[in-house]
Amino acid sequence: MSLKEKIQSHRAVVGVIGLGYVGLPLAVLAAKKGYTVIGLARDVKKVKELELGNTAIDTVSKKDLQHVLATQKFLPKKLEVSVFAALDIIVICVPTPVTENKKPDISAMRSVAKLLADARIKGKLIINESTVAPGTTRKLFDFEKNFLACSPERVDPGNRTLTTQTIPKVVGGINPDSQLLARLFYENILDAKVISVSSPELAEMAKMLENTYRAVNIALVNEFARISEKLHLDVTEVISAASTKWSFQAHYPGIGVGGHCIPVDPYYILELARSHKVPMRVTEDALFLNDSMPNYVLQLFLRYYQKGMKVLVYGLTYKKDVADMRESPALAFCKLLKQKKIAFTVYDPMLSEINIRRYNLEVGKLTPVDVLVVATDHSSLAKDAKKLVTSSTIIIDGRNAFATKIGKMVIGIGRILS
Ligand code: SAJ
Repeated sequence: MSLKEKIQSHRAVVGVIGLGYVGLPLAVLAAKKGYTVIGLARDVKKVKELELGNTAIDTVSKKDLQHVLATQKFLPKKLEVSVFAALDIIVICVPTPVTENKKPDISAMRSVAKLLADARIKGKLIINESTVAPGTTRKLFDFEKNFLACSPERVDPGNRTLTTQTIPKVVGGINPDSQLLARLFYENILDAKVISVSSPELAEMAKMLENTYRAVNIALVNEFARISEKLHLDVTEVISAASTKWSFQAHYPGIGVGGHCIPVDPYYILELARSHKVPMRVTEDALFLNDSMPNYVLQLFLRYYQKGMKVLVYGLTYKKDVADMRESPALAFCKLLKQKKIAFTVYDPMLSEINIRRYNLEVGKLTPVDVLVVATDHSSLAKDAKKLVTSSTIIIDGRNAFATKIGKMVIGIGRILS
């Protein structure tokens, strides 16, 4: 049976390398659609937890996971060379972070490429979903006598409506056969549109643009928030007025830009541009400005803080209703407070107390405070604020979460409610 027939009949055996926010939902989805999926991870503990039906990935339901395990459609295994022979399709979903000094780190990709090279695979379809600079997929994974495509992940952690199954998928193969096979695979597991593009490089570049677009537009509103403050204009009212224009896509100012995508991915195209001596000042300045937002909020805080005040930082994770800490601006803000030797506690309903302590932070309680800093606008904020805020509490609202004044006054990003 040809690979095409195996894919069409759902007899193809799929290997998903990397079982995090991207890989696990994809693996469980493909298994639910009838493929036999080998979930591959380096971390044996994670493999064992998955075998028991346990995961912290909130976009995978325990029920789905247990079902695909019980039907043996999803088999978690340790990532090693010997597993590849039995696979027909290999989907790569490993992290591609940046280093401390914002350099792309594709070490996880490189080690997968080495394993695949050592396995001397033939006739397989390799699909890279990890976010990389244009040219990386072909450079690392173009093994002779195999098929290869790039289809960048578009997971939005915590989003229960836009899911792996429903988000349109861009697919770029190195040749027509690779394109056809990769497209066929996604058409058999997704409800969403599958968009063919002319090459893996095109797909990689589209991903760079879509996430850099978001970083730059967030930086733009952060910049407008700063000047709005000086002009005593409420930037949230400015944004809602501008949103009445058909071509304006609203973004919102805040304490910073976190997550594994938006503050990270643009550095991949920046690095490539530098190697080609092509300046990308708009992107560079936008990333710098977003990175400066925790300090901007600190300066707002210092204007109102007095020694001895009881301070609580609400929220530590990188965005609303998500437990993920990667590149969290809230954590960056807490580190700045600690550098100033200001006493404070932290409360985040998405994190256990142990998890908060892991960052050498003191766990806060929902009792009245003198200064409340909103660093992450979790849905439970309004309810919890009732226990934190008194008539004399000053709120530093790092996410413009409060639409109306509470406490003594609300100092937002580009807005003051007093
Ligand atoms: N943020 C702002 N202002 C905004 C939007 C976001 O400050 O207007 C901050 C958030 O608080 C967070 C960071 O930026 O700290 C990133 O927020 P995000 O909503 O972009 O969330 P992510 O990182 O989960 O981004 C994902 C991305 N998905 C992928 O890269 C596959 C991104 O492409 C999506 O555009 C984004 O979800 C989305 O649209 O929600």
